[in-house]
Amino acid sequence: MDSPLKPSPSRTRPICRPDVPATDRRSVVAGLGALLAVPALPAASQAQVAAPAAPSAAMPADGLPTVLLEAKPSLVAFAAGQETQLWTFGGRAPGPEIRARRGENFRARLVNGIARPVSLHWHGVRAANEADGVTGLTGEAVAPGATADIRFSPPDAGTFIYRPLVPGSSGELQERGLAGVFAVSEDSPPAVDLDRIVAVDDWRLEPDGRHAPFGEAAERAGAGRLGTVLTVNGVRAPLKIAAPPGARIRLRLANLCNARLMRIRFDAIKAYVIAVDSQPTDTFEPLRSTLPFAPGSRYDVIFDVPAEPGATGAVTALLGEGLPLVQVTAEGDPAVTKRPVLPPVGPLAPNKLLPEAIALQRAQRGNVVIEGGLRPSAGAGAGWNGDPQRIWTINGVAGPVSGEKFGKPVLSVKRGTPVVLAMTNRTAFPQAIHIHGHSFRLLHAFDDGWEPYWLDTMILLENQTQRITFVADNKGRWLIGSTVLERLDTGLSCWFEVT
Ligand SMILES: [Cu+2]
Repeated sequence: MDSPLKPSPSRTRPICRPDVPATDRRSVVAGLGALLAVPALPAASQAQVAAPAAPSAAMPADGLPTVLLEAKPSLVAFAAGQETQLWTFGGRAPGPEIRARRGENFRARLVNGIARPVSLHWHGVRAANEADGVTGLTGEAVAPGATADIRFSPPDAGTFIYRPLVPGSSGELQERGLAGVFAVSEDSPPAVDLDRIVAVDDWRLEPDGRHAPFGEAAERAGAGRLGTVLTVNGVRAPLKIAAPPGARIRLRLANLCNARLMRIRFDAIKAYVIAVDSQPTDTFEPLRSTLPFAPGSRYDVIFDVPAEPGATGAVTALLGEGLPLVQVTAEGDPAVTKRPVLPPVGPLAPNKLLPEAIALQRAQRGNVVIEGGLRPSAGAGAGWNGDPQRIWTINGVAGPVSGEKFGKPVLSVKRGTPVVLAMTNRTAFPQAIHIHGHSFRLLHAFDDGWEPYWLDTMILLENQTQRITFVADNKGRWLIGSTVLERLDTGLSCWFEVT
């Protein structure tokens, strides 16, 4: 990463709620769908054709906050005249917004109503290993027709993603709609007038709305499945937010795309980043108002709506000539007529569970070398040998695909050990890499400092090596994998062990 991050509601029990209130859904109908490069189609609201979900499993009555996530086929129209057969959690994609409280026990009941095995991975959550949902590594997938309860207590506050992680089919499961955002509130959340999840996703559709074919080798060996339709919270972008002048808004931006690595820019709003990949950071305004936004990445930002009625601002994806993801309009009576003036935006309380320092001199070191995929020219490093199942490797070995066992770990360390991993990208593409169960620091070139934020998902440019460090403080078997899911499914994963 080219050092792109430069420093400078009332709490509720976990609940499920629709991702877009009905009023917003209507207001988004006249979206800017035609701006996307590929097929220019009229925008339309999300029509839910499938019958409403009837929980097929009785909900437990023991008082533990429980969310029902029923994977099932659902017909959705992203545009008039188009119908897309999705697999959804509960009838919509993304699945329900799940809100929970830090440190409180939480349960998800997964009911698998589709014909494929499904798991639930809680992306970014440093929970116990058995809740991590990596099929074949931390547990087994839930078979079609079966039900499973996943319980954990989220140790950190922040914005997370939930989705299946089944090597070999993760890409198709997520692309068909099985993903959502999990928001865990801080012990003392910052005062805001509006706290909104912004789940960005793209879909690769044929002109009639059907999914483009899955599993094509060129897609898997190339940039991954780049969508033709861009949505926010399940509706064509942009998400429109009308808020009182001067209102303070927290956006929880999450990239749910299978493969789309983009940059986002804040236009006419002064956005402060308060958390990166869920973890609090020194509040900063992004350099040139832009942030890199890889699949699996999250940012929590806070800004004040412009004070002049009618003024607008936007969060724009820098794709083509720029695609607005969120449009904010100042409307109605100024926010200060309803509440006291708020203090300037400040940092969240630091996460005391993360170390202030890491003893690099006693770190156990490992290498993660990524190779494979399409090569622009022959002979440029170890490439792809043509096996459509095994396109990518780490340290020369393809990770498991469809039902295979995981091989040896790249590193095995005792709990509490500082770790430094040298991550090298010897492919012709930027790589988005995710470390499970841990948040890490990006080290400076000579290990003489680190970037002032924590990550769990990083971007490695072509021919780049970056060293990361963390304390391996979470016992178990943890995946290191691509968040470009077509690559994860064709070998781009490995794992490390904390004993
Ligand atoms: Cu993850």
